[in-house]
Amino acid sequence: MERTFLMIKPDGVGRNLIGAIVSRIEQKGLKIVGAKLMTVSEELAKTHYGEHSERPFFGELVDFITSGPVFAMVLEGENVVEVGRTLVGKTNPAESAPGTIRGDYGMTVGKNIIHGSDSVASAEKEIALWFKKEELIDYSLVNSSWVY
Ligand code: ABT
Ligand code: MG
Repeated sequence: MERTFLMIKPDGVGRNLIGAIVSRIEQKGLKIVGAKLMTVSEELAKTHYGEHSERPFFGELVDFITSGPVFAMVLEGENVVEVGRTLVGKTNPAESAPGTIRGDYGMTVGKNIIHGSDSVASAEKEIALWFKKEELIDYSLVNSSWVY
């Protein structure tokens, strides 16, 4: 079964949106196999956003993501990387459709509420970066036969 990494950013946590966002994930039928509230070190932020290190917004991005706690999650499900990105919406919340997390809660690219892995390869890298193996839990959902 595929896995992906989602992270509610400091703006989402600061606006009390953890519960609303987690509800959407559960209602969709995705399984949460890891979750934690945590602060992000500068080193972790720079590694996570390494592909943007040469971009002009890199400094602001690192400052933002380290500015308050984030809520990190690993989700499991069929095609979950793509499904996760669909739930999250487009990078720019102004262009994200209503019904998506960014479309419903966000206004600016720089503070766009939540992160979702953009490919299976990124998901594998990000899960290994953010979670220890023992923090990921193997269990069955009661109603999983209705989901798949
Ligand atoms: P993430 O899920 O945060 O990776 O966003 P997404 O994959 O949708 O978009 P990318 B392109 O990876 O953007 C990473 C972060 O950089 C911010 N950004 C991006 C800017 O501030 N200005 C820009 O012009 C672009 C392209 C948005 C993303 N995060 N935040 N916060
Ligand atoms: Mg990205």
